Amino acid sequence: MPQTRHRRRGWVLPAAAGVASVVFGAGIGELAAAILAPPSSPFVVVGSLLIDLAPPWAKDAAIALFGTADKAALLVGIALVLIAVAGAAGVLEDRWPPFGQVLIGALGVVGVVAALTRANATMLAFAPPAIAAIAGVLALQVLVRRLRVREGGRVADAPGASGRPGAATSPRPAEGGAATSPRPAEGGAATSPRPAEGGIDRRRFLGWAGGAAAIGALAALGGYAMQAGSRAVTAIRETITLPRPTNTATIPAGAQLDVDGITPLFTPNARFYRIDTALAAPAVDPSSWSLRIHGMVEREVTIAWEELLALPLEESTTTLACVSNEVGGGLIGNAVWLGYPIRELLRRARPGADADMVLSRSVDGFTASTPLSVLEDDRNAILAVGMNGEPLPAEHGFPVRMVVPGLYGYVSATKWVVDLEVTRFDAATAYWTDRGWSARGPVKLSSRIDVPRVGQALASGPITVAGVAWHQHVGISAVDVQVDDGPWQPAELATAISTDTWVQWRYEWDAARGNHTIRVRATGADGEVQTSKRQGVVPDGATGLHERSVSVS
Ligand SMILES: Nc1nc2c(c(=O)[nH]1)N[C@H]1C(S)=C(S)[C@@H](COP(=O)(O)O)O[C@H]1N2
Ligand SMILES: [Mo]
Repeated sequence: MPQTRHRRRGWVLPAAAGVASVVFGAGIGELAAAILAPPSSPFVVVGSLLIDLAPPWAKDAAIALFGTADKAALLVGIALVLIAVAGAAGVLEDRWPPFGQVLIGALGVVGVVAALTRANATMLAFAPPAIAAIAGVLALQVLVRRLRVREGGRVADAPGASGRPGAATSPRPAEGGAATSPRPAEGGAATSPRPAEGGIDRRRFLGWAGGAAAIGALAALGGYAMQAGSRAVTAIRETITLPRPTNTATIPAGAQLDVDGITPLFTPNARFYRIDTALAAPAVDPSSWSLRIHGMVEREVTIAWEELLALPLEESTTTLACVSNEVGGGLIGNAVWLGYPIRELLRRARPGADADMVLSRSVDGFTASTPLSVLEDDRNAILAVGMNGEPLPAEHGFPVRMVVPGLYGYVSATKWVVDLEVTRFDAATAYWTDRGWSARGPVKLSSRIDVPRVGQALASGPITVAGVAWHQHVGISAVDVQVDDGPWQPAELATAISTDTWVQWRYEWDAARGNHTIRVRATGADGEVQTSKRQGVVPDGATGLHERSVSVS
């Protein structure tokens, strides 16, 4: 009877299977975090969730007990709890499958919730803990099955193995090699206090479990090592004090409308969309950073970090948008940038008369093609070092990136920039141009509805409709709103910071009961009216009007 066999197998080996599986999964999860979403290390996110949830007395007690080592103590505590739960999962899986897998899955759910509730959560934040749980469940399946492999390579008829056609009866060919090798005195069984152990090949099982745990440990170490560079650069970044700007970006009164739920005028760095081809943000040490301007120039110019910081730096406010932003999408943000005009550096290099493009290159090989004329005119096209009063965050290009008002990011906003080659559009192509996108990417006139939000409960009567509109370096002269098929009605415009930034708008709607569609349309300062013609994001940005369906009761 299976029951008897279980009792004889005891709980030590199943618990070891659980612990090895969880070590394996956790290690893979840490590696996945290092690659995919560095702020989402499963350990760290669960730790910070616990810190958030802990009542004040627990925090005080922890600090009293462990002092400044309180965070290390927390991580050790999490590890101990994890080991205990892992052992339990192994025993559960051995006796009542698949409850061990369910338990590990539940750990994964805790990890995912913790990751997604962090303030710095990225879009991939859910992935590392999810991957950890999947790896842990798979390892547990394999290891618990090993517990049923008797000496001689046969699977015992235990609950987990029965019901799997073939598994219970077929000899395991994979064990062939080992089976023919001499078995030194059946070591595992001989040292076991209960040589019978249900006939498990104990030594072989421990090999598998130890192997899984070792792979997990190596993966975790690998992830840790991968982040060594970024940890060092993060530490350097924290010591930097940016110089004062020669000007201060001025925000006119009336730029921010007082509407609940409207996009804030400035996007906090942690909320700023991030788009790039880098799996992990490149770690660039500013002391080794330099930018080279070359190509069709009279004189090559190279500038190092200290030299750049010594130049008169200016603050400017620019709304950055991604060409992949769908109508109504969120791949757009506004920040105060601190930097030095690229125009001035180009003046030193003296581009040749035939040149019409600057190919900027990032340390990781990404390139963007920016019209030379845009970098030479009087707009705030800058080599930026600061974003909203801080050094650039690593994901936004630390230490130096480009910001160019009026162009989509893919043709202008090179992060971790190290090289500007003055060239021609017919002589060189950039990263996304080689992948089917347009070589030039001026931002298209567009507008978005932020409130009412999707699914918001609305009562008939006055309802505020509000959002943002933008046409960088052209400006917005009007925004109109249409409800259902009614007439276009002018919205109130907030005061624009400059033509380079988005502008908020608001429309007071006297809503009747029923289902309605609200539509928004912007007009540029040059008289262009936003087109209703729908176009996808490829090859040079989406067009069409943003609309929102609401139901009013
Ligand atoms: N090095 C590098 N810079 C890059 C990119 C990239 O993939 N690599 N993507 C560009 C694109 S497509 C956009 S929209 C902006 C986004 O900048 P953000 O991530 O700071 O919002 O960066 C641009 N700069
Ligand atoms: Mo982009």
